[in-house]
Amino acid sequence: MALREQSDPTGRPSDVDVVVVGAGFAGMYLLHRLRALGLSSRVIETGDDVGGTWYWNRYPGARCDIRSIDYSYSFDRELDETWVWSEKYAAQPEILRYAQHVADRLDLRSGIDFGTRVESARWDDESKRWHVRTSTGEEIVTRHHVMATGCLSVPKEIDIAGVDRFGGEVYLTSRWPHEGVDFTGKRVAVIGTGSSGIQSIPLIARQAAQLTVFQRTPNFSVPANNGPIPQDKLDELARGRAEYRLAAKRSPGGVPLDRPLVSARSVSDEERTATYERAWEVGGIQEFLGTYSDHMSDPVANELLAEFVRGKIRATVQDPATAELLCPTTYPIGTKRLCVDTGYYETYNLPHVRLVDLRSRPIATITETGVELTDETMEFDAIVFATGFDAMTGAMVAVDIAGRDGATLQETWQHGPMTYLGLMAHGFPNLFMITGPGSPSVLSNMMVSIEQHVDWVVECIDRLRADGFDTIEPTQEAVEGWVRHVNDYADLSLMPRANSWYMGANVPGKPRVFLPYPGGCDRYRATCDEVVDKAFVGFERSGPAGTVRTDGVIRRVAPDVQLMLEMMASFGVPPLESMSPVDARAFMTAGAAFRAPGPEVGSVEDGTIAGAGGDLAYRLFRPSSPGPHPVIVWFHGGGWVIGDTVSDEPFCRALCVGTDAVVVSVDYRHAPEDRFPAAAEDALAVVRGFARAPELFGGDGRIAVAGWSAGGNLAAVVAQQLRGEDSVDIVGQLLVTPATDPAGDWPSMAENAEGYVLTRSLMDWFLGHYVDPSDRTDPRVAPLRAADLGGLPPAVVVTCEFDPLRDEGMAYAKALADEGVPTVHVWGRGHLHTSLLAVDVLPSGAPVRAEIFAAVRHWFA
Ligand code: FAD
Ligand code: N01
Repeated sequence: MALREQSDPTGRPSDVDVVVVGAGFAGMYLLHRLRALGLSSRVIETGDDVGGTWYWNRYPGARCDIRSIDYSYSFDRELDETWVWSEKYAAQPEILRYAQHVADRLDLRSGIDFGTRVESARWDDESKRWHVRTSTGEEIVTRHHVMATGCLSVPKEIDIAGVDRFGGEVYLTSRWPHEGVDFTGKRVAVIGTGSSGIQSIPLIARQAAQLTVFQRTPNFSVPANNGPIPQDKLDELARGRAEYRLAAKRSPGGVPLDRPLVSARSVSDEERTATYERAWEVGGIQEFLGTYSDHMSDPVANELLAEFVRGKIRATVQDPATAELLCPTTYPIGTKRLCVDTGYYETYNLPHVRLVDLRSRPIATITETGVELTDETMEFDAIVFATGFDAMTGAMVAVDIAGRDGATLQETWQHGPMTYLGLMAHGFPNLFMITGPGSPSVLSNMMVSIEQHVDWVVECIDRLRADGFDTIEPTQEAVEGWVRHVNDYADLSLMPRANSWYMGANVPGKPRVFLPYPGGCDRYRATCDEVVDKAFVGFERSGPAGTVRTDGVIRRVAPDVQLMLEMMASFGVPPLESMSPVDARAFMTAGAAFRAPGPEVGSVEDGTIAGAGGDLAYRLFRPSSPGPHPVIVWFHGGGWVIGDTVSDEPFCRALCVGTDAVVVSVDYRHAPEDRFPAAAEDALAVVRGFARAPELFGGDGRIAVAGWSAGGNLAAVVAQQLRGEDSVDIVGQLLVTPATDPAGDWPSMAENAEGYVLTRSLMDWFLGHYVDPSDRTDPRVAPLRAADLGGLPPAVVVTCEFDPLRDEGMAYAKALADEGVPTVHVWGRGHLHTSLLAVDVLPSGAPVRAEIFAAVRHWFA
């Protein structure tokens, strides 16, 4: 399609480098940055002025819930230093004035078409341009199209019967009349008790003759304790504004607060309550939820905080029945956005304010004169709907956006939004989103997130031009990887447990998907920067300079595993191979004292059993169910050099509980004191020993072998050695990240030998102690090299994505299956050689372990 030189009636060009939709804080900053780079642009805004959220949400009591000094632009130093907020949490008129002041200062309005809606955008693959149609009928042609349409800008459709029947005054908090509303002397209904309802109810109550609040789900709210900006904050800013802003950018939530490290369950009740009381006095969402590290991940810790707030509600609201109705009980605190209020709970002590619980008394219909419940009819002069937004995706899919091949965003996202970094979508070249789904956005101080996204997008466009490209688009693989990563993060938290707008659950029919990225602004920013540094990994860029596609998926390690790696790195743990074997064993034993113990089992017994060279210790874990049980003989990991009967205890306990089998963790002689084949001979001897008299150990005669790493190697070796031995019938072999071919040159050895705990130098240290190079192809060291794998017992082979031993484990699983051995391969996506053993520490391992245990139970079924 040929490009046209056009201009609209206002004289603005109709062929530009960038179209921006929306003139809230995001669109405003975009315009400023695009101008500075000399890029031509059109900014289209439905409203009649700048400010977005703060232009539309003019209901009484509307104010920010992030402190104003944090909820401000940081890009303009002089603006930052000269604008003075009057309150800790500024009210809507002041925030709107701030937006207008910025617009004046930077002459932004001259670049914005107000009162105009973008209705559609179509990508033309030939001209590599978007064709954007507006409500004025104009078509604008643009190279890049940026949706700065806001996460909370499209009101949710009101899904209440009879809503159009009401003859009185009707108000929507998010579309409040500019001239304000006087409720004096009126009978008013407010439907909805989210942040908008909770902020407006106390002020509407001041005017109304009667106020009836219709509540479907109560929300948790903390007091704003609003007032002048606290002096300590002003001092902090005065000490170094640049440092303060930088700290916000590097923080998890976009305000200069560190991640909490202390667990709510680790402190005394008195200490915890005192901490909660202090946070209650200070107010603030992040300050309150962030008092302890585990509020958003541990249901027990979360309940401690929730109950504290319920206590405050009960202490404030005089009528006990009303207080109970206001206490949320059906979801963890923080999984719906925590509200920040001024006098909300106190409002219910006023004689003319009434709370109606819609759970027990739903609205049958709205009538011409009021609201009809199933058991009561009420008359009102005005109804206020504080019913929320079609959040995060609503404004995006409200525009008819068709990308390459005509596929629409609406169709592409029908099962949930699919983005790369919340910035772009596959199939939609040069379409950018600001604070899109899959970015921290609404979980953060939005100002910080907006600035970061705008900077990334503008710099990306600039870089494209400089590098001779004119299009950029993420690969499908990168998008799927990112969506998986966001879900992995969400699944580690309690967030998915609530029917929240974060989950899309407030809009009937909307897919239930966790929408924002929960990993924090700091990690997210680092990820975006890393994508650029790694030659735009996950993107394809093309233009006169050719086509460059950098395949790959960013952030494949499971988020909790990654945190563990970072924590280990911060401890500066010396490498095991730098120690003597004796010291390394002592070091591991000392470390075991700090780990989670694993689940309760029926009983634990210690004993000894004859090995090939003398007695060996074992520890036996018995299920709580009545026996006898099958017996699983477990060989610990540790490279044949370190480890003992208790070194894998949490996993053994979990295996015992998960399979309802006796698990016996047995020792074997270690190298370098006893080199190969001592360990293999011991393993064989003890399995024969257990098989000879299973009843002594509570066994029912069925015996399986199992082990992790070097122990997995021994289990595989024993299974081979006992094949055909009539007196010992092994019913299964569980090989968790086993060594099966230490002499092999497997790709995973190169890929994963650094940075994932089991390193090349550690493996060399283990092998060097255990076995001579000339023996490393012996099937008792390398079971994969055995001449015949047929007739072996059923196998469960577990391999992990970031394990150097991954490929030899997978090869063993395949070789067994090829030989007709019933084999289940369990895949630890995002996991390391060691991480599945971290029971009760790394939640992402739990579903993998559940799969392992289910496969093992199958042997005993
Ligand atoms: P918006 O401000 O929503 O602006 C988007 C603009 O795009 C709107 O003006 C809209 O009219 C326009 N638009 C949308 N579609 C089209 C179209 N098709 N054509 C033309 N124009 C279009 N966040 C915080 O971090 N802290 C807070 O304290 C906080 N308080 C909030 C209080 C309320 C009442 C609400 C609703 C949200 C709050 N938020 C808060 C979130 C808030 O939305 C963001 O902080 C921020 O203002 C968003 O800016 P934005 O420019 O991305 O989007
Ligand atoms: O919307 P919401 P909001 N019948 O979705 C109820 C930001 N914000 O506008 O929970 C009866 O939270 C609904 O009930 P339920 C902030 O991020 C910030 O209040 O679905 N009731 C709920 O009670 C916030 O989270 C501030 O059962 C119905 C309410 O309406 C986000 O914007 C202020 C119903 C909607 O609550 C959205 O807040 C304002 C029905 N059919 C907004 N449908 C600050 O303080 C919905 N509800 C900074």
